[in-house]
Formats: sequence, C-alpha cells, structure tokens
Amino acid sequence: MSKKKQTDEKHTEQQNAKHAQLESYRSDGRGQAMTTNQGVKISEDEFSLKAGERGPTLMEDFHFREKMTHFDHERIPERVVHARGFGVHGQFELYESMAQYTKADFLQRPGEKTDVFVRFSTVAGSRGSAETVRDVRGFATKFYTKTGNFDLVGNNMPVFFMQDAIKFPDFIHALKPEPHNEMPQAASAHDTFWDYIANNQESAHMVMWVMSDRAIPRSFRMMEGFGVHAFRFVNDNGEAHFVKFHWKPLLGVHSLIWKEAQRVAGLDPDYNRRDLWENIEEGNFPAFELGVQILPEKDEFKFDFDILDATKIWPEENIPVQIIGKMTLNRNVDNVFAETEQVAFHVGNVVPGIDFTNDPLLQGRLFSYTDTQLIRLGGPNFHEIPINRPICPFHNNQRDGYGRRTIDVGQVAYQNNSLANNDPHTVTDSHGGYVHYQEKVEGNKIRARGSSFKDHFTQATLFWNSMSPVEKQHIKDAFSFELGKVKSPSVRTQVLDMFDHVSHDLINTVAANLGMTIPVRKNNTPPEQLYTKTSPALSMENTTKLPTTLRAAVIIADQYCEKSLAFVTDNLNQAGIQPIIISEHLGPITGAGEQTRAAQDSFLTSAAAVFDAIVVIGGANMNPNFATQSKHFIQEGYDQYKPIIALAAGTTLVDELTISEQPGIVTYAQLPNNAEPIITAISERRFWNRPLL
Ligand code: HDD
Repeated sequence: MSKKKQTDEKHTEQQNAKHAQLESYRSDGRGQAMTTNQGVKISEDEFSLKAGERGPTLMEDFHFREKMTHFDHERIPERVVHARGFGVHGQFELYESMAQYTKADFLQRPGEKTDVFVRFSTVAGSRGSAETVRDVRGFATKFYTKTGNFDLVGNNMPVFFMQDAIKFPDFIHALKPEPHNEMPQAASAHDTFWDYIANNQESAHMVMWVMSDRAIPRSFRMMEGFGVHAFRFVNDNGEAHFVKFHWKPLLGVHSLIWKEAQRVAGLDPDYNRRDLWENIEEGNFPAFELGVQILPEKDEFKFDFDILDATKIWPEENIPVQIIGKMTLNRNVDNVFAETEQVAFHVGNVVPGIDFTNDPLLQGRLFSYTDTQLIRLGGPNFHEIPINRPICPFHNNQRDGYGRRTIDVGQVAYQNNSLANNDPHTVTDSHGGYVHYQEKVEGNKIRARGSSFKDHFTQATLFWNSMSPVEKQHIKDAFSFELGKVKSPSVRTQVLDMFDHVSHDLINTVAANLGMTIPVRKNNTPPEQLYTKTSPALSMENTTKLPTTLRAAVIIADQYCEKSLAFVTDNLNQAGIQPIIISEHLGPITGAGEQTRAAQDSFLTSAAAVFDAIVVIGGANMNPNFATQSKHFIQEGYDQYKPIIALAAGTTLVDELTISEQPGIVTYAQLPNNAEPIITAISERRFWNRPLL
C-alpha cells in the first residue's frame, strides 16, 4: 500500500509546480544502456583496459579514467553546522489572509497552496553522527512562492545562544569536538562548551532549553519550529509590524528521555530520519501549523526585554500566536545528495512583504549563509541547482562562474543599456519590485550593545518556573550529566555560579550530584522566588496527546493466543498505532490454533527504547530464553515509563516482574470488553509516577 500511496501521491503532485520543475531534471536508468558522460555506450564495466590479461592498465581507458575521476570528486564539504540533516517536500496551505499585515503574495488568499522543502537537522554532529543526541534541531523551510523563494531558517527552540552574530564562530568552536583530539562527537558534554557558556552568560536562557527535553525530540514530526528573530511584515500601504514565526506540530510536542536517547543512538543512529521517511512512505503525512506573533511598531519598547534580542521569547501569553496556515510534508526526496545535501537555505531569502529588523544576530546571519554556500556548493551558481531554483522566472545580468548551466542569450549583460531595451528591467514596488522598508536609522558607529540587552537571567528563570516537576528533574539530570563529563573543576564551579542566578533548586541538586559545594550566595532568596512568572506554553506537559503513528512492540511466543493478537493488532491499527511483532527470532511464529505470524523484529535486533509502548502476549510455549529476554525488554520499557499492556500468557511475565499494579500497566483483567484502556494508556505515553525497579 505504501508504494501505491506514494505513486498516487506523486501522480497528483504533477500539478505541483516545484515537483513539475524537478521532474525535468530527474534521470532514470531503468531499461537504458550504460554510457560514458559523453553518451558513448559502454561494453565492459568490470575490467579495466590492460596490455594483456595480466598486464598494466592503459592510460587510454577513457571509461576507467572518467569513472574513477568522478568517484574521487564525489564528496563536498559538509555544512559547518547542521551537517546531519534530512529533507522532505510538502505544501503550505494558507488558512487566513494576512493582507492586513503583509503583501507577501503567498499569504494573501486562503486555501492557496505553496510548495515547500523542509530540512531538519542536528547542529553539532558531523554528517554521519547519531541523531538522538542532546542538541538543538534545525527546522529550515524553503517556500517556493510565485514571487520568489522565502526561506524560514529556524530551530526547534525559540531563542539562541548569543545576541550578536560576531560571536557565532567562537560559540561553534567551543561546541564542536575539541580540536586537539576531535572529541566528543555530536555532544555538548565537554569542557570547551561549558567554558564558553560560563564566560558568555547571554547564553543562559538557551542553555536551559538545551538541557530540557526539547533537545531530544521523539520525532521531527513532534517538535515545534521557531523563526527566532523578530522579522517585519510590510503591507501594501507600506505599514510595518514586527512578526515572529512559529511552527506547531499537529501531533503535539514529544521527547525521548535521556537514557532512551542514548540507547537509541546505538540501536538506530538514523532514528529520526527513519521515522520521517517511513511515515511519509506510509501516507502518515506530518503536519505543522504556521503561527505568527504580531506586534505593532508602536509597541516596540513596551516590554521588560528588548524585542530584538534573540535570547528572549515573546511570551505567548502576552503576544498570542495566531495560526494562519498549515504545512503538510507529503513526499520523500528521490535523491538525498541532489536535494537534501545541495539545498541552500539563506535567512536573507525574503519576498516582498517580509523584511528584516535590526536584531544583531539576524543581521550577521544575512552575511553568513550565502558565504558558506559559495564554498560548500562550489561557486556562485548554486541557485541553479534544481532544489534551489525558484519556480518563478529569474533573470539578471549576473554571468558565468563554476557550473553555470543557464545559457544566457544575447549580447548584453549590463545596466543601463540601450541595445536590449534596458532588459532585464527593474520594476517598481507596485509591479512587485522588492523595496526595503524605509526604517529610519541613525547613530554613531560603535561596537557595543544597548542596556536593554543586558538581562540574561530573567527569562531563563521564567523557563525554569514554567516546567513541570518531571521536566525540572530532567533538566537537573541533564546538567549533572553534562557537567559530570567536564574535567575542569574551575569550569564546573563557574557554571554552578552562573546557573545559581537562574534557580537555587537546580544548582543545589546539580552540585550535590557532582559532589561539589553550592556557590556562595550574596542573596539567599532563590531567583525563582524573586521572579515568579510562568509561561504555561513553555511546558510540554499539556501538549496534544494522540495515538496516531505511535509504534507498539507486540511480543509473542510459540503457541501465542491468536484471539488476543488479533484483538490487539486490530484495535491498534484502528487507532493509527503501528503494531510491530517481536519474538525470540525473526520469521514465522506459530499460534495455538496453528496460524502463523511473522516476527518483524527480534530481541537481538530491537529493544524497548525504539517503541512507544509494549504489548506482551507471550505464548503457551515460552522457553526460558524467551522468558528472560522478554522480561528484559519489558523491564526496559517500564524503566522508560512506557505503557505496558499484558494479555494472555503475557500477564505471567508482567506478574513475575511484580509491576502489574503500577501506573501505566494494563492487564486483560482491567479491560471492559473493549480496547479503550489500551489506546488511552498508549496515547498517554509516559507514566512518571512509577517506582523504578
Ligand atoms: Fe545558522 C545553517 C538555523 C544562527 C550560520 N542555521 C543553519 C541551518 C539552520 C540554522 C536550521 C541548517 C540549514 C540547512 O538545513 O541547510 N542558525 C539557525 C538559527 C539561528 C542561527 C535558528 C539563530 C537564530 N547561523 C546562525 C548564526 C550564524 C549562522 C548567528 C552565523 C553568523 N547557519 C550558519 C551557516 C549555516 C547555518 C554557517 C551552515 C550551513 C548553511 O548555513 O547552509 O551559514
């Protein structure tokens, strides 16, 4: 069904403009003769041309030379940050016209669809690193609008580590593996990262996010996205509003827990991309609503933080998020290198109606992205690569350079000219020409930042105050883990001192876990009691909880109860939960009535960590090895607070673990003739108030 669904999908997408454009670049070798790149048919591809069967290879073997040369040049530099990423296609549909605020063409007509390409990523790790590491996730969206490409290059966290882009290279040098031994990979748990943090305290708020569960998303489909900066919407009358962009996942915001994330990194380093790929193949298209926070220009100075400071959120309770459309991701790429690796995002790719602000982080980013593509994609023509091409016509007097594909006809490549009627010609605002918002600016040239940028801790405490007790515990654990890996006692002490300005409760626990003394406190009133505001929107506790697309391990043994298995799988399927049959070995398992079901995974190839729930059915013929292995599996799921459903012979295994009475354990005896308690427990996902074994 998945293949068919995808074919159907591809078919209907023929009307989709970007898809149609990409089609003209696709190449399919099926049924074709092999040729050189010059089109000459090849008769032999396994033996190089030699002087005699045992003789040396000949220089004139043009096929060998071409094949080898191309291979030698296959790699391009990985992204300096966000190297590990995965891209998918989709469409954005507008719910509500934004004409009042912006003339951006794709935000005018409700119901209108715009093609998009989204690349999700981690930040620190190399291109081959594991995906479930503690890190920020990139969430970059390219809208192929009729008036040019608009790139919303965001993250899954709404703030950033610094206020001014000039600090970005320092920060990344500190975050990346240490230069003398290139360790650790894809991890912030090391000395230079924390040394940077303690000595650049504007990072406090962002670090709270990174130490929270937001940094280990369960799925790219279950995380928020944020444009981070204040941008500007500009309408037809030239009036401007500040705007922040948000992506809200329809499946809610969900995370792994740390020990699970570590386990998954080994079991399936591709966990997040596999989840995305498979769900799109199955037709479970991930969807995100686009929200905007809009602020009139006159309100710029109404807040106790600077609205241009990228280390601050605009609390949703003060400036509501207005939902204006929905993005559905509905097609996987045909080729990861051609599309995901070669896509070039740039925060400076805006369309008429969207403009910048003076956020000093945004301003610096406007330089960095084109610059990095020049080296990564080998010259100034990367906009001609199929995935980067706008769907609208593009013409100018830029010419030549490495890899130029366009054949610009005519004699003239300059403005002004008379020989070509001055074409390509500029157009005015009213004909769609981009005109920068005429913000009045004046000032002395100065390397400094305003006093409104100086408070680094209030919103870090706001974040802490807004967390549920479980989320707070996870933040304490994360700090303890990360600082536990830091070797320098001085760095650890500095970090404890720094975050004591966020919460005494946090630092009391972390210091105890590290066996260190708590910092000397001038003021014994904890910051969390001095600043008591909360922002409920920051907690993941009350997020949407849907069963759809969750994965349940269904453990069966020889002579399993067929009725129980059918009952479970039918009901899970109906609720949109994916049952995956697990047993001692792969392949056919025989039921009590001689039916067979194929195990898709075994205790050797899988573990509880990669599932959202565990259903244990067992069988009449459970040998000691099965009993031991399945109990390991169940116990791991139990320790990860997951729902555990025990039916038929499976109940004995759960009884033997003495967990039947614990929260989130559903046994057959508790079922009221239907599967509702099972689906409810699986939708709930975690049962935190469970004593660990
Ligand atoms: Fe950046 C890539 C997001 C600050 C410089 N950034 C990159 C990507 C994302 C972000 C999602 C991956 C794009 C892709 O998938 O190809 N970056 C952010 C956000 C930031 C941010 C949300 C803060 C609000 N970035 C930032 C600063 C600088 C950069 C301050 C430098 C001045 N970012 C880059 C870069 C990258 C990049 C070096 C590496 C690869 C690329 O651009 O295409 O230019």
